[in-house]
Amino acid sequence: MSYIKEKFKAKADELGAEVKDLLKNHGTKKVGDVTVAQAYQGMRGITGLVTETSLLDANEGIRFRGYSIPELREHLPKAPGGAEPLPEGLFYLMLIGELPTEADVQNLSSVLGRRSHVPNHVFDAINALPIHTHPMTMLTVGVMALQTESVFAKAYAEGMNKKDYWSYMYEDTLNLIARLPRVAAYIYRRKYKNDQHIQPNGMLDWAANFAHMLGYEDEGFKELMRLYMVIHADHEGGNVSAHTTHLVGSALSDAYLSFAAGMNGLAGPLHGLANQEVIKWILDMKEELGGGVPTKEQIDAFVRKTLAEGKVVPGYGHAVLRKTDPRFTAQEEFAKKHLASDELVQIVWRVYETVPGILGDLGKVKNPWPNVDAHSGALLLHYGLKEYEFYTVLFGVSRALGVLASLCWDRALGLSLERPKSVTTEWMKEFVEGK
Ligand code: AMX
Repeated sequence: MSYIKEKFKAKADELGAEVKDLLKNHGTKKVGDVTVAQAYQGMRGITGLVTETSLLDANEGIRFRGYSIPELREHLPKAPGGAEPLPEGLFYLMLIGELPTEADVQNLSSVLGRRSHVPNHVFDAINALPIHTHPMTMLTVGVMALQTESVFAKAYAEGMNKKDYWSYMYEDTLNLIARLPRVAAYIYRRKYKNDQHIQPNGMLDWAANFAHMLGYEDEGFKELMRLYMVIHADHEGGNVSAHTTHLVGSALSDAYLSFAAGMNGLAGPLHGLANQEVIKWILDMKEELGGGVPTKEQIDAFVRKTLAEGKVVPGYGHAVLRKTDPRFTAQEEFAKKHLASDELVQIVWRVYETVPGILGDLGKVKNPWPNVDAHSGALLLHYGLKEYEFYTVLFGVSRALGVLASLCWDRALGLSLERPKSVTTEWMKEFVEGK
């Protein structure tokens, strides 16, 4: 057993004992109440899930095992000569609960490199789809085709003991994270670069190798990918992609089945697809208003037109956050350092000066501030990645780190099949009438 796997097992045994105690001594203690509105309106604010990897504060934003995004950027190991954190380090942190050393991260990078082989039938499955297929559909098809490689599913079919679930889930997790960049890059090169594929470079870290396979050798883009893969990785457990992965995993579906399900949720425009919607919206605005950076008045008018057409302003608002998303701020800082004069970036910043006031005045939007998706497209476009339909795939590759680390914890802690109670409106009516 590798030392990281042994360490995970030791941590899981320790926490498992604490959870057992918690359940034995406090299992009947109430965490909260549920209102009629919450049942209809997306269960906002109901504490009904346990996710170890990260925790979201409405004002402060996400913390991964207690570390905020600025703290991660400071403390996680970097690539030689680089300034951004390596995503392998964040995965280690989410899995083990401790900051990794440089050696831990190097070890994980090479383990992922060694496990990255993707069998040909996965590429064949992707090739069977028409070229106009959305890249997120290609991604889930690719992940589903990879499911043939699940060691968890194989061991289950052979009658594995429930004590070993965590171990096979751990193996599936590392294998899937190792293979995802290859699958994603294959989709990109097939759809947009005439099927001219680029072989992996085993000397590079996980994110830099992904950039390389996509066809981007600029060191700035590699740094952006490292940051991007870190900030999109996890956002506690209730968001659609994390919750779906967890829910499907609770049926003892393997990592491939569970992650593919989560990716179908990420592909929705109110969740991960918002990053492509933002850049589409900005490019539409540019086209309508002509060249240059639009004035605040012009942006104001365009936002009001968007709202009048019954659409949301993409990249703004959040179900839980109530302040500017620190993932937006991290990207803003990256842009200030590396590409402050970029026109699209300046538009993103001017939109930021304009939109919160308008959404705030509507009175109904609970969070008028930008989320992670408001900034990412402008950065990617700067380095030449203009095919915005691909942006959610990048989000998905990153999201694998968090939701799969969580899936390992789910199986290690023996979490149950998820099955909340549902009722009909008839039942609700009778309930409120006190019948
Ligand atoms: N533009 C216009 N209206 C918005 C809005 C926005 N950006 N954000 C919220 N609203 C509206 C809602 O549509 C809702 O209107 P309704 O009562 O007429 O249906 C009202 O404000 C109240 O919504 P809320 O409680 O503030 O938000 P929510 O928790 O229901 O939804 C979210 C959250 C993210 C879906 C919503 O803010 C939104 O649609 N934003 C734009 C899409 C987006 O950026 N999504 C990405 C989120 C981050 C991510 O997952 N990647």
